Amino acid sequence: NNHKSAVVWFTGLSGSGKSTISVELEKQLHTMGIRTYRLDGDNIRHGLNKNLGFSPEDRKENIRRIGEVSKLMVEAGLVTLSAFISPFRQDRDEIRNLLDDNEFIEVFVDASLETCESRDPKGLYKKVRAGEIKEFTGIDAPYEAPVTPEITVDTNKLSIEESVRTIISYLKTKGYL
Ligand code: GGZ
Repeated sequence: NNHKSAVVWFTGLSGSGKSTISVELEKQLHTMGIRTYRLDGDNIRHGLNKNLGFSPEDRKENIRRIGEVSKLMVEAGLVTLSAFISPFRQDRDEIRNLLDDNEFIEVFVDASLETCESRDPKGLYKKVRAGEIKEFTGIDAPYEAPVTPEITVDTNKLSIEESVRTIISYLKTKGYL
């Protein structure tokens, strides 16, 4: 189908809903005949970036490499969905600068720490509170929220479906779809 390729870049805390929303968004795009590729921790941190941990330096390098891969995917003509905490504003801005104008669509998946911790889908917050994980984003490692993201979805309030609808209508309004 006819579309303009771009990266939809999801940023937010662990448990904010980045992966879930990107999976549902991808399903919707497929029903519209749009070719996509989804990047997340499961296919990146176990492969390309398996030598990286969660120190500030490693997170920076994680995001830098993902930015480069995202650029390749966009060059291949795909709508690329990248879902990583990406806690540092500067690292995200560098990817924006790496890409051509309008190829970087930053989606702030906004959920309070309380919301994320109450969801705790992988039991990680529980481990953090038990002292088993250090340097956890939002607890004892920083998260820098975007200042002017293209899209914010407040998942404290919105359902997954509502968040996906918000993103699809942005993509339609701006002529990506
Ligand atoms: C944050 C961590 C940590 C620490 C393991 N801090 O909810 P999840 O499990 O599936 O998503 C989190 C994922 C974060 O990886 P990213 O590549 O997105 O992070 S970054 O962009 O900051 O490089 C979480 C899990 O890995 N995880 N330890 N200390 N999240």
